[in-house]
Amino acid sequence: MMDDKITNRVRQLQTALNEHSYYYHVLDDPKISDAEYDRLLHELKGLEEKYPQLVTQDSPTRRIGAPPLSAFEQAEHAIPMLSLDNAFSDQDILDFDARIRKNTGKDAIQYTVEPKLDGVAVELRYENGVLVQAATRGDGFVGEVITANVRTIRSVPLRLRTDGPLCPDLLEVRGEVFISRKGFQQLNDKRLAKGEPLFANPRNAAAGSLRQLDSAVTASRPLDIFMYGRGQVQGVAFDTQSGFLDALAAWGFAVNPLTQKQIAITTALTFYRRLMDLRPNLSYEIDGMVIKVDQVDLQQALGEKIKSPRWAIAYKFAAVEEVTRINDILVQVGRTGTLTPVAVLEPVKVGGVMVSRATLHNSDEIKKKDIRIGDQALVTRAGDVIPKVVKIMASARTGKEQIFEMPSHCPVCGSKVLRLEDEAAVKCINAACQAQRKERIRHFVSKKGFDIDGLGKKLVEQLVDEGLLSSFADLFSLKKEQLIPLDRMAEKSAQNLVTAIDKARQIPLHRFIFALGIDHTGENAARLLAKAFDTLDGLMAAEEADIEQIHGMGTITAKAIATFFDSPENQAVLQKITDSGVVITNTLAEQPGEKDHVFAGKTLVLTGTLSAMTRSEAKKALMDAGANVTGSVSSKTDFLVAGKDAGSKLNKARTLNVPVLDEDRFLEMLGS
Ligand code: D41
Repeated sequence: MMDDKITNRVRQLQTALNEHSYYYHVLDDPKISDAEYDRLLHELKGLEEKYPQLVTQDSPTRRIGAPPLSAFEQAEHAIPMLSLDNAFSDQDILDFDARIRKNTGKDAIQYTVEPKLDGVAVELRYENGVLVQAATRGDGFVGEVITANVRTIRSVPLRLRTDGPLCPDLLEVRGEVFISRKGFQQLNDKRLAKGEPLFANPRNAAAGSLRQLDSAVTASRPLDIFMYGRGQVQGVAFDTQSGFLDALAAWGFAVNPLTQKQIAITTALTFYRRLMDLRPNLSYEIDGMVIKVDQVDLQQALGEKIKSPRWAIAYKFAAVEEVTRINDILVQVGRTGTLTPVAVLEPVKVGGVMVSRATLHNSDEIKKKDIRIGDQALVTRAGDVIPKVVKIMASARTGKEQIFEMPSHCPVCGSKVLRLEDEAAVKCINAACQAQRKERIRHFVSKKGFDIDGLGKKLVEQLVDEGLLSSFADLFSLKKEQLIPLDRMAEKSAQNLVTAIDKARQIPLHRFIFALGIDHTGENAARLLAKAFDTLDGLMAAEEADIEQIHGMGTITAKAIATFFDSPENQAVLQKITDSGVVITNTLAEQPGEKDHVFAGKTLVLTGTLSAMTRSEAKKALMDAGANVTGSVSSKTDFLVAGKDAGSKLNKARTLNVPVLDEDRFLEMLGS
């Protein structure tokens, strides 16, 4: 028994669910809750089971539940999937442009550039607007048919949207399947828990996930896709690559939002640098930028070589990964007593910088990655952050590698270490430990604290080792005569240091609080305290409950602060500091009317590029206005300030309904 009503309901559910998939997975802008989506999908599944004749190829139920294959079929690409030539320098790119200008006889060429994703290239075939086949690139001529697996990718449209250009009879679209960094992390965490082998990187995880004979396995993997190229197309023509990408977006495909359309070659080079800056903050891995001649008639005139088109090139980022030997594992003791294992590496150049140390974070990390002394390790350096060991090269093991054990006693002061419950960190809790003392003093004199010129790591160590500096207060009674006899010190350098210390005697309250290095108390918290309590005495007199009441202050931080000022030892040091002529002023409380600033007490996140100021200038201005500035968008964020080319944070803010300020609006509010 079948009536029109049921047919209509099934068609309505199919359309609505595909539509909601698009809002959620392509636009990052869901219109209904996950629960509501599941409810609709459940209803559709029920109806399709009862009336199988209503199942269509593009029904959202087809994303899951295809029977497992025993092998992949092969499919020849109607038009070979070429690869890309690589460029490694600006000169290579300028040569590429010169070649193209010469071969086309044009003075200037317009390019469209896309980030180069490090994933798996695939081709999707749509007949009359419906996805009928997906295949891997294979050797470029013949690939494997992975249609059921690709259907599980939620950002792949099962049917083209109709608000785009007229639906072509045939459309082959090419793109890159990838897994986000976070998805990769979660996938490997799950595999670790189940004792399964880990994927080495997101690219391998994406490739492995696409190569499953059972698409239920693929469906459980967080695959995503960006489209960038065309194969065979009938029923529609494109004049430009940028126009093609616009059409793809209108048909419901995900196109990389960082794509730059119709730009000059010099602009492309500038964008390459910008992409390098953005790279560490992207939610997925990229390994360069692809530059394509925008005009299709010029592409055709240029033609192709055997393996790659003459009209496109990949400008790869320099490798920031190298393999080297872990010669030893040392343990460093930080300011708060945390023991951090550090790999001593056979020195190696990574992305142009010599690297001889890499942090191993903690003993759990070492266990998880099974890092041993003597291992060959893959080391990365992302931007200017501390080098990391990505993984060890298990196949290079000789059997002579040594397992590292975290020491039971502090390597510096010898006192027994403690592993706190629920924390990965092992701590030396001896406050008199020389290592902690050195780190505390370094923090005290650092740029954001007392900012004492010329008092670097080496000199702090020397002063502590010589017994001249055992607490913060000692710093202000140092005499030139005590310094002169030290190694690498002379009359002049000793005098300079004394002068620098003298100059630092006057300090704003928030910097003074930061300098103390109280647990969990960074710049933000220090500023909040300075604002709330006005003077050091006011702060010292505050109860934990008073501190906790400050907007933006966490309970753990409040507790740490109260505990710090409760300690008689700390009180004595503070007394000595103020007795030695340190003058603490509150520059934050002095600004009139500031408490009423629209951003006071608000939490903001900055993203993208501002034209009127740098991000750190904006941060400073906001903090002066009494705002908190954090790095990631959450439900606690009051505003997202979105400059040019804002990326994933903007999407997140929209998802969470966090108000977004563009630069003009931001400056207006900041000035008011
Ligand atoms: O993001 C990529 N990995 C990417 C790969 C991209 N953005 N554009 C590409 N364009 C092409 C041409 C110009 C040949 C259509 C590509 C690739 N090819 C490609 N990926 C793997 C092999 C070739």
